[in-house]
Order: sequence, then C-alpha cells, then structure tokens
Amino acid sequence: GKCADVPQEQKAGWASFVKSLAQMTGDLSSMTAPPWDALSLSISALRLAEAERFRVEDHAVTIHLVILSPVSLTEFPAYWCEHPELFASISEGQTEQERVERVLRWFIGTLKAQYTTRNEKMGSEKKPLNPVLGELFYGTWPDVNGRGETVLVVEQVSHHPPITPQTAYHIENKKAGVSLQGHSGQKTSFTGTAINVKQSGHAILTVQPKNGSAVETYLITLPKLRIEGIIWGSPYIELVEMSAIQSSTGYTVQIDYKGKGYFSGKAHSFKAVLTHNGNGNGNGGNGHPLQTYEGQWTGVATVGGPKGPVFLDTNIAKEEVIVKPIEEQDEWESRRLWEKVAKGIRTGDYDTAGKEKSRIENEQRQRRKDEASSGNGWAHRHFTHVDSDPEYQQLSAMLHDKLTPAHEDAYVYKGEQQQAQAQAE
Ligand code: HCR
Repeated sequence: GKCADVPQEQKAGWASFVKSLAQMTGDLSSMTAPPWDALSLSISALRLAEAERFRVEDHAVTIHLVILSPVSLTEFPAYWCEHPELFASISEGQTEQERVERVLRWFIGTLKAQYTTRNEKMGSEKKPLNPVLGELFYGTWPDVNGRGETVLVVEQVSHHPPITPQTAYHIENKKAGVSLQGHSGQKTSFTGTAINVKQSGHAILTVQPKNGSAVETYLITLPKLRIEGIIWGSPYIELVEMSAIQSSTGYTVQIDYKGKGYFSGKAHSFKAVLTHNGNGNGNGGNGHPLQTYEGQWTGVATVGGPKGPVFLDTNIAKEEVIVKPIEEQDEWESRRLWEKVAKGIRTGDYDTAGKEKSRIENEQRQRRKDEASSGNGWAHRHFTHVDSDPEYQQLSAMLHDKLTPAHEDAYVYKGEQQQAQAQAE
C-alpha cells in the first residue's frame, strides 16, 4: 500500500480512533453529554496524538497528525465578528431590505472563519478543548475609522448532563447600534465515514438603524455541519441542509448549503433566497423570491445568479479579536485556565497536557460535588437563563417553513450596569 513503510503501530492509531467513533454511534445519538467526551478523546487521544506519525513515501516527509486543538470552544464566538466593519455597517442600510442584505453579507462573511480556521491554522479540523462551567472569554475589536469599538463577552453557561453544554455570548458595537446575543451547543453522531453535528441554540441580532427607523431584530439559526475526511485522517467541515435569517421587518432569508457534486459542483457552496412574508405589492410579498445570492462561503458570492455582481468576497482581510495578556486575565478566563494544557499540546508535551487536563477536570468534579452538598449551584456571571425567549418566539413564528421549534430557551446578557451593581453588593 501507499504507507507501506509506516510502522504498523503508528498506522493503527488513526484506524483505531475511527473504529472507536463507529462504536460510539448508539451512545452519541442517545446522550446529551458532550460528544467529544464520548469519543474518549481525553486520555486516548492524547496518547493517539503522540503516536500519529505518517510517512508519505514519495516525498519522504513526516506528517504529525495531532487531533487536539489548544483552543477552547469558548473562543469560537469571536468568529462572529472577524469582519467588524461588516457588523457595524448593518445599521447604515437605508431601507429594511438593504439592512437585511447587510445582515446576510455579515453572516455569510462569518462562515469561513467559523468553519475553516483550524484547517488554515493547524492543517486540519481539530477537537477543541471542552470548556468548563463558568469559563470566560473576553475580547475587543478596536474603533477604526470611526466604526466604533466592538466588545465580546463569552461564558460557558452549562456543562453537565442532562443539559447539553452551552456557550453563551454577547457582542456589541454601541456606536454602530448593533448587538448579537446567542448561545450554542452541539450534538453529534457518526455515520461511518463522517460526523454529523447538529447545533442547538440560536442568535438574535439587534439593530438600531442610523436613519432613525425603529429597532429591528433578526433571528439567526445555526447550520448543521458534517465533519468529512475522517477516514483519511484529515477532518474538514462541510455545511449541510439550511439555516435562516428572520427579520422583525418581515424579511426572511433561507440559506441552502451544498458541498461538492451538487448544484454548483463546488465545495462550501450556498444559495440564499430573500423573501418577504407581508402582503406584498407584487414584488416579493407572500414568499415570492425578491433576490438570490449564491457562491462559496469560502470564496466569492454574487447577487441574482452566478454571473451577477459581487455580493461578497470572503477573502477580504479578517481581524482577530484582541485579548488581554494572560497575566492580566481573570482565573476563569479561557487562555489562563487552559494555559498549561494548551502549551503542552502546542509543544508536543502530551504528558503535561494530559496531567493538567485531568487536574482541571478533577477540580471541576469536586466543585460540582460541593455545590450539590451545599445546595448552592453555580451562578452565571454575565447571563440570565430564560426558559422561553420572547424575541425568539416572535421571530420563529414568522419563519414560513417551520425551520425552527416554536420555543427555545436563551441566556440573556445582564449588561454592564447590572454587573457593576452585582459586584458592588
Ligand atoms: C464540531 C466541533 C465542535 C463545535 C464547533 C462549532 C459548531 C462551535 C460553534 C461555532 O460557532 C462553530 C463551530 C465550528 C467548528 O467547526 C465545530 C467543531 C468542529 C470539530 C468539533 C468536534 C467536536 C471535534 C471532532 C473531532 C474530530 C475533528 C477528530
């Protein structure tokens, strides 16, 4: 075979990982616990990561295949804003339709960062660190050219079964009058060749239009994804099925995702259709398409057909979030909390990474036990849990194709004022 001179035990590493995925199927679909715990990537993957060395015969190069990422899932909400100018400019749209188009442009512009960053930075999709309850991530994007400063607050708000682990986030540009509030979690299942990931949660975008129009809200649903390339040892993401954007102004965007071999034949493709659910005056009312947008969420998208004008070129420069140096961080802030584990993974010292990871996990277990015996549960720092989100309820009712359940819970941002108050008390 191709890897003939790769020692047997090294080849076995990835194969046995894939096998272990297959054996998980039943558990994964039935359990709400973090899927990657079920993949038992904690200890065995650390060992596996150490063992994975493939030699590509023809070029005689050694590829180190490490499936662990040194980055926690609490950092991921930053991907929503790596184009802060697209986010800020939503409120500058002159009409309702222009604003929903700007929301779509910003949303499509986030996908590349959300789903391809690990491939770009680390060579393939990796298993992120599984956040602990109460883990925090703070960041900012500076005010450049008067666009206003954007501030990100993330908190891991649930962790333990039977509740699906959820990450809550709030992103706001006060000057622009644009904010995003959401939470997300994942449920996974293995198909035999790929991992299917269903995202739970949603996001609500709130916009105060610069022209003085009334405040608008937009429900953003989260796409399903599929991790392909597992058996080849080079996992990457493809988005599948669809997601939607529903505006309080009545505009709906339905976005269909397709990979290679479908309508465009290109990987990472999408087609979005804009409709309005109002009475309509012949132009787009009652769900008739008003406009379409298509292309690749990793490349160029056009308006009104593949030959139409450019809607968005996702290759525009992105701006990574700015985070305080680790020494100045709170002990619950992600990079400080995971510092030693991350360093271990980065430097290939999986022994230390493993030990540090166990230390954190044991400490968490003890905390939960203490909380159970004292009767004082963990309190969220930045968010308040609500069983049914009224904004979600209103907007999801406007979505024609019943893409979403009628009710969903939410984690509402407490805001700075309330937090200052809580701290003073
Ligand atoms: C599925 C995934 C964890 C969740 C990650 C999410 C869905 C988190 C919310 C972000 O907004 C978007 C996002 C992007 C990531 O692509 C996705 C991760 C990809 C892999 C990871 C699995 C749990 C790890 C599986 C292990 C494989 C790669 C070996």
